[in-house]
Amino acid sequence: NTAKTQPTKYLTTMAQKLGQHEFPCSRLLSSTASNKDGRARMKRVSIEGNIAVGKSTFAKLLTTACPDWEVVAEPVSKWQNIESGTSKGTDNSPQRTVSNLLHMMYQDPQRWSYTFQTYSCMSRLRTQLQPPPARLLNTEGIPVQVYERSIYSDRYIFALNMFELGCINSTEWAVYQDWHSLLVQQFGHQVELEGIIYLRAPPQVCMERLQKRGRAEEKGVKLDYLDKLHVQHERWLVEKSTEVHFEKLSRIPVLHLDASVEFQSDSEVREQLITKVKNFFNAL
Ligand code: UDP
Ligand code: D5M
Ligand code: MG
Repeated sequence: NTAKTQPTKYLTTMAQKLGQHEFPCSRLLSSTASNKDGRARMKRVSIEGNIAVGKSTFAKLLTTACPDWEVVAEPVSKWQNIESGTSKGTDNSPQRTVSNLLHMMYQDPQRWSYTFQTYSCMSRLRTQLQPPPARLLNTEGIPVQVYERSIYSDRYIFALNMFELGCINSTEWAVYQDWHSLLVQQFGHQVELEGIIYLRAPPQVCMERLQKRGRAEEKGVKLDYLDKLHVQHERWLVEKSTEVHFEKLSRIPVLHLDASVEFQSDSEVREQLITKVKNFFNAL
């Protein structure tokens, strides 16, 4: 009955209960190579979670465990290196200037948050729209793409948080939401998610990992900011109280993984998490 009345809850619970048994990656078998519209069949999931919770680390572990899966990383280096040809050099030829939008956003959020959101969402979408590598399409089963974050966390975690903090004003927020909805309507089906993996850890753990990683732009990030992002994740993915504007997104199965335990260096914990992910995929 729960399956009929609350399909998302049912799938999520079922996937979590399946944690005991391991299916190999190749269990994602498909009988048809493409969808009705001719596009290659693909399962896409995103890994969501607070800054430095361990998404990139976990994504790498997944590809080691399942070489047939492709990880689409967050285009952070694009945000750190925006090329523009603004000034003239001594020989009158245009000089290329490189700006670091991630740094600018953390230095002056009031000025740069909206600009950052336009670029982070656009560059993420462009990266995720790239055709998958041929080896992925030649696999026996349904190919799997794992996105590090999504155009949904751009909006329902970061942009929303910036708006609530007053770093994006109400006009910018209205404009943002308008073009974001248009992008999702036009391109959303090409990057549509089947599920979300939520790596969950207390903000204090994320703070320790952030400091360990030592990314220069994030030096000034305070625990309070990670607290706020944590609350946004909980509202969106656990309490489901965030108002979302896309029907399928509100029904998407979410796998909650406890990332507060050290999984990078502990092989047992790592294996347990990977098994849960494989089982989640197979239940999708
Ligand atoms: N890390 C760790 N233990 C873990 C997972 C991650 O010490 O179990 C470290 C990792 O080596 C890195 C930092 O935490 O220095 C942040 O991880 P990552 O860049 O994967 O986080 P993301 O921002 O992508 O979520
Ligand atoms: O995320 C990479 C870095 O980029 C981290 O400092 C958070 C920031 N980030 C990512 N997406 C956004 C959006 N949409 N707005 C603001 N800041 C963002 P990491 O979690 O370290 O992989
Ligand atoms: Mg990362």
